[in-house]
Amino acid sequence: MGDAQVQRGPGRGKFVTFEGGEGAGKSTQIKMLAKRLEAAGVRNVSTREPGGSAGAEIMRHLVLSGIGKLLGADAETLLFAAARDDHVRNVILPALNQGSWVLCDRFFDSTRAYQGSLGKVAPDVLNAMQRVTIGDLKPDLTIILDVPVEIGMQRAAVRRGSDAPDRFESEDVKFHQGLREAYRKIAADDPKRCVLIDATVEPDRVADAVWDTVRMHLFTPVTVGPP
Ligand code: Z5A
Repeated sequence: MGDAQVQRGPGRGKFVTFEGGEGAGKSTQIKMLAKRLEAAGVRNVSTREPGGSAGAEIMRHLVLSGIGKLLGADAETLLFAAARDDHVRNVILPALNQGSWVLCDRFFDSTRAYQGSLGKVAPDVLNAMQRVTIGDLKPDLTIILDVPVEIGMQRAAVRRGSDAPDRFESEDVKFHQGLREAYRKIAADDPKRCVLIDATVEPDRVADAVWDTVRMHLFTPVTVGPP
């Protein structure tokens, strides 16, 4: 994040991240939440990782091509970290500091789940990269969409159509099962920040659960004083 500063206080926007395994429905839910926030008068920006800024989109192309896998788990983690550094500095922090909410499709929990739990990258390496790339920027709320692996993989395959699977879509069922467990552990370890939502039901019902969660965690209650 370089010299970029995390501002605190009432003028700062809220930072909401969406996490989950393949085909969990993150992009679908971010679009639906963005519309609801707009209707409620809350300015918001949607973004994604890897990517979200010009430099990070170049890194996205690299990591999803599979080159990171060839280099090994530590090096692949560095590629994600480089992308995050650019994204935080150029997109996330400026938006939050201008009072806009940021809805981000994946963030550092993806690194913890994919590279940490599954890639076996050591915690001290992950912590060091986290310190450099995001400093003390933490999501105000992380929504983890939970679906059984078979459902997620099937949804992703339908959406992909005849395109070739990318670096992570090519992993086997055991990998995706491990991923689901990693996310459940992340949710259990940080219950104040993370909320696990059942994403097997139809999109509108998932969106209602997301909206209830956002209102409960992030909307300041309006105190109505005595007349
Ligand atoms: N990665 C990493 O390893 N380390 C990191 O630090 C970071 C990322 C940041 C990025 O892939 C990959 O990078 C990701 C982790 C890794 N690996 N994978 N796989 P990506 O950005 O290309 O893809 P993704 O983030 O995994 O998204 P996704 O799983 O492909 O999709 P989604 O956003 O969760 O789902 P969707 O696009 O909203 O929905 C998928 C389909 O299901 C679509 O046709 C929908 O219409 C349908 N859908 C959605 N919701 C429902 C419900 N409720 N019912 C039925 N059908 C639904």
